[in-house]
Amino acid sequence: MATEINSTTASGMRLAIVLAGNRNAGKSALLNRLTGQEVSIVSERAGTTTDAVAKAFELPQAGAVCFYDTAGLDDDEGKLGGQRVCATQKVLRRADVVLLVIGRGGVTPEDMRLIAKLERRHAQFIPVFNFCDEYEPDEYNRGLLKTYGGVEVSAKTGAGIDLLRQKLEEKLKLFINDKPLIADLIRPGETVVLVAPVDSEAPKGRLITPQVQVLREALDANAVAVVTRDADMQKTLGKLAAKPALVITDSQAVKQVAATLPDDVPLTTFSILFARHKGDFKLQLDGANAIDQLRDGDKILIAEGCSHHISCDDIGRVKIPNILLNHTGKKLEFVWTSGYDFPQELSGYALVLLCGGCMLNRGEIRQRIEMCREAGVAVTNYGMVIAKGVGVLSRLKGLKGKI
Ligand SMILES: Nc1nc2c(ncn2[C@@H]2O[C@H](COP(=O)(O)OP(=O)(O)OP(=O)(O)O)[C@@H](O)[C@H]2O)c(=O)[nH]1
Ligand code: SF4
Ligand SMILES: [Mg+2]
Repeated sequence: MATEINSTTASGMRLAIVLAGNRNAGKSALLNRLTGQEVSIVSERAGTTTDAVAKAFELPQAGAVCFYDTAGLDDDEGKLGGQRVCATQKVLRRADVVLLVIGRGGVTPEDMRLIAKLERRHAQFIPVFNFCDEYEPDEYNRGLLKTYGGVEVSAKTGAGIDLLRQKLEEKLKLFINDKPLIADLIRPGETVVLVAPVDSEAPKGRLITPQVQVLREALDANAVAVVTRDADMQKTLGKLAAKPALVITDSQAVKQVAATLPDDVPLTTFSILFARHKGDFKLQLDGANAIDQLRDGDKILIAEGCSHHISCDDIGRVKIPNILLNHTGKKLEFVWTSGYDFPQELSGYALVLLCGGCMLNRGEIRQRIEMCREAGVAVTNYGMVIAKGVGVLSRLKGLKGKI
């Protein structure tokens, strides 16, 4: 089934709502009801949705979101069924909010397992007791409905859908503006300087996604944003009437920028801003410092958010390993994953390194970090490792105070 993303908001910036549950629970019917469109095929045959279906959508309060319809969690039809369940689990990882759709018979063992996992990872979810036009929950299910703040709906008649929309918007509101990129680091009227290397690795004719997103947020915060090449930074600073409130550089240029920027001008990197915005900053900072404890033979996972970015490819495949090898002087083993692939089993790794994650949504990054926390594995990101490797980690804004 085709995946549809039809709006200009980057998928990495959309809040993700994943509809999951057993086959025939009414996930696809509910998606169609919530969006008012025939997005997903609905049928009485169990196992109709085989691949995840994505639908970009605008909600009145939460704004740009993406709904994902998934294959049933109870798909036991041979090897393919198992693969479909794995694919659903993968999509679930990126959820900011999960709508756990419960069918006619009430909550199933698969539903309970998912609830336990979501609770363990501090994920947001709403149990949606579908088929309220046909089915009356028994005492046990009524108890669960109450405990987990569920909603009774009918995807068929539309009963309860307004209440579900309201609850969903409330959950999504938890994520809006809770962790800005820079809005809390600058005041209206202040100037921020963005340092963007323009070299052979920079994409022709455009700024990269993190730069665009930071620019947009600076403008939304009524700040003045100035973009300069690294080679022109001094000249640019000299032309400003006052010192900038913040300089944000590409990680690749952080060493040179830190060396020339006056100490009283706050400095950070795009990567660090994204680490703050999308995940647990403190944990990632501890992860960066855990590099000092690496030993010979340690295995390091480098998780790249996409596979097509030439400059990031070079960072993840060449620069980061070199920084770690030089910094530690140890014999380290590196393993790479790309896109939404991420191992379920992390216990064999001494360290997990996440890229800036500009193409991944917050839910995905948060879940990856939670998985590392659960497995007791140190986790950090490219920008922090680069800053640590070149000895400027403690110089960067965002490390002290407003975290
Ligand atoms: N009466 C009633 N029927 C419903 C309701 N929701 C869905 N159905 C019917 O239940 C059947 C399954 O609905 P789907 O939306 O295809 O279920 P699904 O969870 O997407 O199923 P899979 O794609 O197979 O995993 C269809 O025949 C729907 O018309 C509801 O609230 N009430
Ligand atoms: S590898 Fe990561 S940081 Fe680089 S472009 Fe892809 S998602 Fe963004
Ligand atoms: Mg379906």
